[in-house]
Amino acid sequence: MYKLYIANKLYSSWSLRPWVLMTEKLIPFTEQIVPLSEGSSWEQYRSFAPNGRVPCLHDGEIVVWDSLAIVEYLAERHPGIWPTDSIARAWSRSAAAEMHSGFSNLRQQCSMHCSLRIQLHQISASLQQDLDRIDELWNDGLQRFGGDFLGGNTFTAVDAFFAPIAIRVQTYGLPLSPNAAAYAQRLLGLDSVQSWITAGTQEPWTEINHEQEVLQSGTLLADYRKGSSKPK
Ligand SMILES: N[C@@H](CCC(=O)N[C@@H](CS)C(=O)NCC(=O)O)C(=O)O
Repeated sequence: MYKLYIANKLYSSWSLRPWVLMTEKLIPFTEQIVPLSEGSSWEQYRSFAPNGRVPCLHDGEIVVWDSLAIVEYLAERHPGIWPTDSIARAWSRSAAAEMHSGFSNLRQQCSMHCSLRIQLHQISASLQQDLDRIDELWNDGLQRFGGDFLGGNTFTAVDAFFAPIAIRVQTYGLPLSPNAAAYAQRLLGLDSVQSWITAGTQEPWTEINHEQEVLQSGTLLADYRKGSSKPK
C-alpha cells in the first residue's frame, strides 16, 4: 500500500496535487499528515523525504519525492493519470510543468488557505499577469479538447496540478473569465477537493507565519474554521 506524506491540508498546495489525483483515481493509499513547523520543517521532513519537503510517496522501499515525480511514478503504474490522446497528453504535461515551475507571483501573493475568505488589498500587476496566463491556459485546454477538464472529459494529473489554484480563486475571490471561473467551480465541486477542504478546516494545527502572511494580504471576510468567531 502506498503511503503519502503530506503537510497541513489547510495550507499545503503541493501536497494536494498527488492526494487529489490518487483519491480521484481510486488508488489506495494511506496518508500521513506531518504538520508544518514554525520556520523550517527540514529536520522533521528529512526523516522520510530526502529533500526535506512534502509531498513524498513511499511504495514499500521505494521513495519518490516532489509532486511531479510522484505523478509520473503513478502514471507508470496506473491508467488514466494523463489523457490517453497523445496531443492532449503533451498539452497536459506542458501545462502541469508550467504550473510546477511558474506562477510564483500568484503563489507568493495568494498563499493557499482553505478556510479563509480574503478581500485582497490590491491585485498587483504581477499577480494580474499570472491570472491572465492561467485564464488563457485554462480556456485553451477547455476549448482545444472540448471537455469539462483541461485535457478532455476526464480528470487527470493536469487538473490535480491546478486544484490548488481553484482553492485560491475561492479564498481570494480572484477574477477570471466565465469559462475559467466555471472550471474552477468544477474543481471545487469534486468530492475529493471538498473532503480535503473540510479536513483542512477541522485541523487542530496552525502555522503562525502562514496565517500572518495570508492575513496581511487583504481584509479578512470570513473564517470557516470550527470555533472561529468569523464570518465577520
Ligand atoms: N517542488 C516540490 C515543492 C514541495 C514543497 O515546497 N513543499 C512544502 C509544503 S507545501 C514543504 O515541504 N515545505 C517545508 C518547509 O516549509 O519547511 C514539490 O512539487 O513537491
